[in-house]
Amino acid sequence: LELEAGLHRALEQHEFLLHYQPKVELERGRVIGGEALIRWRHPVIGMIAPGDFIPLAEETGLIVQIGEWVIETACQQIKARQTAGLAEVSISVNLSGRQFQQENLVQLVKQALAQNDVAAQHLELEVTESAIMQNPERTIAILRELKEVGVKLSLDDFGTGYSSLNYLKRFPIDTLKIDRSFVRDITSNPEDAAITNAVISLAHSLKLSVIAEGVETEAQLEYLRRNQCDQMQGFHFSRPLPPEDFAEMLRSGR
Ligand code: G
Ligand code: G
Ligand code: NA
Ligand code: MN
Repeated sequence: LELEAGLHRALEQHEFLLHYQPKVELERGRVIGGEALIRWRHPVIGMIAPGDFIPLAEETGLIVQIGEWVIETACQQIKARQTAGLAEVSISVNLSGRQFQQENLVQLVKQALAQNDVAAQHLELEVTESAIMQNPERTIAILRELKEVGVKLSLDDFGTGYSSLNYLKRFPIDTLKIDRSFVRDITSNPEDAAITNAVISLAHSLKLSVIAEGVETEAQLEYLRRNQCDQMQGFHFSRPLPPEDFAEMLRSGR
């Protein structure tokens, strides 16, 4: 109950912030985007990771308001970087299944883009298979509308949900994100390597791009590069960064 009251206060008192984890294209090693990841700067406890409050926010429905704040803030910060003349990258935002139950998700995405004068292609939305499968018909219909707005869509944590390939072909997505549980032992576990290669082939056959998350070592990076993975994200390249540090990374071009 205390945590729930805390979440309400956090929204009112502006205690949330976004960090950005760079996404790197494997061919040349350039930063081509970033994933926005929410943090809660609690006045007493200090920094709280999303894993410790997003589940409660989903249960209580507060994720709808928090998610609105995330989308608006991500768009404001995209605009701020463009105004500062930094390399244009696409920024992804995570959506919970619960946010597809709200009435006006498409409208609020459109509004956040318009109010900040941000082109839709610079915003990407990450959705998990599990979130889609909470209500597949409704969610797929909304994803189609979002696609029409022009935002990019990616399927997060791919391989850990329970949707069938029959559903996959109906998701109007641009990118598959290989879950980090497959990437972790990619160089030592033949099954994980086989699954990862199969996902890369599947993505490319469906004309989707593919990104591996949780890349922590040079050996994993080399494996993914050899096997034609398009992009990577992970501690090997960078942890999620405060906006200023992410901007600095774009400025210095590394
Ligand atoms: O940054 P960290 O590894 O602690 O993130 C943990 C989880 O929280 C991840 O699954 C991530 O997708 C989720 N998460 C981070 N930011 C957001 C957000 O803004 N909205 C939602 N719904 N989930 C988020
Ligand atoms: O669930 P989601 O795919 O949104 O996960 C994003 C989370 O993954 C973030 O909380 C981020 O901190 C974490 N993460 C990012 N890179 C790595 C990594 O290389 N290793 C591990 N273990 N976690 C990572
Ligand atoms: Na994500
Ligand atoms: Mn993921």
